[in-house]
Parts: sequence; C-alpha cells; structure tokens
Amino acid sequence: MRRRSFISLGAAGMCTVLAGCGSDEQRDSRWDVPSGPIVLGFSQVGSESGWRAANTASIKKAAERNRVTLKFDNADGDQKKQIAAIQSYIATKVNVIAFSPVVETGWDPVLRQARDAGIPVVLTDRLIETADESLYVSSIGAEFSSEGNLAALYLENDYDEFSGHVNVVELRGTPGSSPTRLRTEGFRETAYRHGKLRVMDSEPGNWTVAGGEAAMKKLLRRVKRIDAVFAQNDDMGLGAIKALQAAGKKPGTDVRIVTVDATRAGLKALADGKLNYVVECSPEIGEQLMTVVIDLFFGADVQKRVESQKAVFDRNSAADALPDRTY
Ligand code: GYE
Repeated sequence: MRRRSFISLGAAGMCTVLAGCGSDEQRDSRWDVPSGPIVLGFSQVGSESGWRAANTASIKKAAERNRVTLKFDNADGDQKKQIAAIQSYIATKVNVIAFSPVVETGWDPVLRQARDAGIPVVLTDRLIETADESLYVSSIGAEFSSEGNLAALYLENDYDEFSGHVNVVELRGTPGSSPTRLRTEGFRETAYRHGKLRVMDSEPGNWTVAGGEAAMKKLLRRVKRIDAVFAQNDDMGLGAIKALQAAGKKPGTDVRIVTVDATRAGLKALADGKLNYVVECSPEIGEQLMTVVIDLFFGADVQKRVESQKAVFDRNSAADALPDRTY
C-alpha cells in the first residue's frame, strides 16, 4: 500500500504536497483541492460489537496519522441518524464523506445531495444497493459472501468422518445489512453444493453477545438436534457458547461453532476449543480509507473497490496469532 505524507498549508497559502503525491494531470478534476488539511466527515454504524470498536479505532488512528481532520458520528444503528450526519457534513462543506451503511437500501437521495454539493463519498465496510454506482467513488471492505463460503467449507471439512447430515443453525446479523445477506447467501451456496450441511433454522442475534445468546436459546428450544452453529460474527458466537453451556452442552465439542470477524475475543475462544473455526474480516481499514481520501485530491486513480484482508483461523493458528493481535 502506498504511504501518503500529510498535506500541509505553506506560508503563501499554497498547498505544499509532500513527496509521494500525484501530479495535476493524474488528479481527479471533479473535486476541489482542499486549501488546508483534508476534512473527512465519517458516519459510523454504531458500537454494537468488538469488531465495530476496532473499526472505529482504526479510522480515528489513521486520520490522525495522515493529518486528516476527522468529523466522526456514531449512529447507534439508526439509518435516519446516518442520513442526518451525512446531511450535516454536506451543510458544513467537508471535503469528503465516508460511511459504513447500517442497511443496504435508502441512500440514493442523500448521496445525490452530496454529489450536487460536489463532495465525494466513500463506502467503508458495508455496501449499498443502488442503480447509480456513480453516487460513490470507492468502497473499501471484505467480500462477505466469500466469508460465508469459507465458514461452510471449513465446517463441512470438519465432518469428513461423519456419514449423515450435519444439522446447522445460524445466528444472523442485523436484518437488511449487506454482511447479513451476503454471509447467509455464501454459507448456503457452499453448504448446498455437497448437501452434508443442512441449515435447519436461523435467528437474528444482531451482532451482539447478548443477542447471540438469546437467539441460541430460542434455537435450542425449536430445533430437535443441533450439530453445529454458523454465527455471522464472533460476538454472537460468544453468546452461543454461553447458551450452550447453560444447556449443559460443551461448545466446540458437542456442538461445533464457526464464526466470522477474528477479534481477539473470538480467537481466544477458538484457542480454548470453544469455537472451531473463525473467518477473518479485518476491521482495520482506516489506512486504506485515508489512502483513498488523499488520492481523491492528490493522487493517482482511485480504485472503485478496495478489498480488506481475509484469512481463516483454526485452534493452532489462533494461539499463534493472539500474542500480537492488534484487535
Ligand atoms: O462482522 C460485525 C459488526 O459490518 C463486517 O458488523 C461488519 C460486521 C461485523 O458488528 O461484528
């Protein structure tokens, strides 16, 4: 990844661009070059999970390191609050807007307002459904459907010696969000390919530990035999562990569990044998965001899609990763 130095305002008011930035002809002429430090307005989904906390920390740390002035708003999971925050950034004429959309739909009107105001918009983490892809200049994040594919693949492989069907229940994230939809689709696409895994039932756990625990308790009452759990994030998987233990079952052994995120808490549970696999979805996309933000005004072409890193952890690799884990 290209590192960008910070942009300083020289004595004459000219923008002194330090080494590593692009030249005029590479610059995207659609956007006015800031006369001082870039001002970024960011609308965050909320603070629902360990992953989200790490994502917020990554964005704030990267803004500071890159001398980008960050205006930050936490929407507490409310789309109306996100739209209001974006409108306030438009009104205060920030240089660029970025946000992680809490749900996929309903963004076109406010993004058209940003475009009419000449302010570029970057999507981070999650995606939107729109007929007009020009409403945002770039999206940065993970491929959620492949995370679902990997979760099913690793769970399926764990049952190689098992001749029958594996009864799986699913703990889903918040309805309407792109990770919920795409992880659900990805898991089923792989599970149905061989037919060993059978998704018997699912329940929203809304990304939280408490939500995962409550959802797991409902599923334990509803589903006669549960062999495995697909929790769409670590926190809901940690909640499932509590519910299974309360029901007298040994998580990771009596019932196998695969999750997504790879937070420190998730990897700790994996290393302790209470989870079986964890698919990584890195929240640390702050530096990638700042690179896009700076390239918009001072760099070369901005990629429409910037992918974040992905890996799959098992018990041994989790133990190896924990000492140096940054989130
Ligand atoms: O998996 C979950 C967070 O949007 C990928 O949201 C993110 C998801 C993540 O609450 O922990």
